[in-house]
Amino acid sequence: MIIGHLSDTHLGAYAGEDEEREQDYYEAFREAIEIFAKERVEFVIHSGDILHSFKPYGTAMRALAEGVKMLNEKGIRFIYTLGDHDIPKVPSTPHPCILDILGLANYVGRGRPIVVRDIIVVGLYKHKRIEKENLCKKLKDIAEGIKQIDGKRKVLVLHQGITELHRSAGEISKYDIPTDFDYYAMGHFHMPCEFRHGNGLGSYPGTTHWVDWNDPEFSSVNLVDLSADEPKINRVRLESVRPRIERRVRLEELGALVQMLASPTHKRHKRPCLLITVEASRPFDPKPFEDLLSPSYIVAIEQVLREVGSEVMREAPDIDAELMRLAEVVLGSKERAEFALSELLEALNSEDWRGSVLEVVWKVFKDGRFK
Ligand SMILES: [Mn+2]
Repeated sequence: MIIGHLSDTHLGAYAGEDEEREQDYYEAFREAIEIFAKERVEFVIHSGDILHSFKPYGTAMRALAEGVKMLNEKGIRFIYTLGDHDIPKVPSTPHPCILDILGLANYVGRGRPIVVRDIIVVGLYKHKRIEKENLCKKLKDIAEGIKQIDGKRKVLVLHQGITELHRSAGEISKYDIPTDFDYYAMGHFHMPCEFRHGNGLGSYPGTTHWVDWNDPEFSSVNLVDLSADEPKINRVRLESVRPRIERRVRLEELGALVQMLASPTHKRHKRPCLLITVEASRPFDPKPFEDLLSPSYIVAIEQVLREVGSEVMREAPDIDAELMRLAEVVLGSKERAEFALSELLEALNSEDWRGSVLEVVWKVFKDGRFK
């Protein structure tokens, strides 16, 4: 009894920006689908961030439809929830839900369980941090609800970060998740990881193709064997993922590095992405270097100006981490910063915030936590 599990496919990433890289996400998704078809899994679970944008271009929807069609032809159901990237910012039908409306796949993000091949599958769509209370209530209701249904195995599908695994990127604690399940099919974290929960096992398979440079270089999908008492996860690596190379040099060394890299010693299945960060005392024209490298690489040269001392940012900073750092500076300790940004902020986000904040502050005072 093997099920397929994948997550964070981000179909449509780089659409309209880089045609070559856009294909990477479709190819990785297709490779995953082919693995599941070859292994004749009972069904496939996608834990959200199916699409990169909630306003996708047609090609992203086409790649999704073709994958789901290929599975249906093998008698394999595609069961999914929605991630933050899939959910429109205005009240509207999320694009992946069209598959459910057409009867081609099953959306389980509304908390209503379905039984497929004797396995109960239920899930929730991505809830924001401020919706945590609502999310926890729905999770409790789900746990209550499935007690009424007979099924050999139970699977919960969520697109949420767990704070025990990643402090700043999580919305809920492991302890908010009921322990009534055999397998927790998670999405959201791009770094693959597994965790024990109750008598079951949880897993984030990670992306099927890295989205930014912080994501792991390699990707895989899960084949989850639910036949024994304990689920067993077999991670299958995706071969189509584009290789990448990252280097940091001073401007004086750039010429030599480019010379060396321009004649690669072995051929790869795809042009690797190459990111060179160059420390320079004043801005320079990277064009000649890029021209030498671009036959063999998708190249980006970033400049860091040494004298100015300010780094040219290549992507958005980690807001949560920066907020925590600043809070620590202002409040003078890590404990206080954590108290302010998790407990106090959470209380402020609740409906009856005056009451909640008073309660939190009074408890801290009584416990003498900050003396
Ligand atoms: Mn994602």
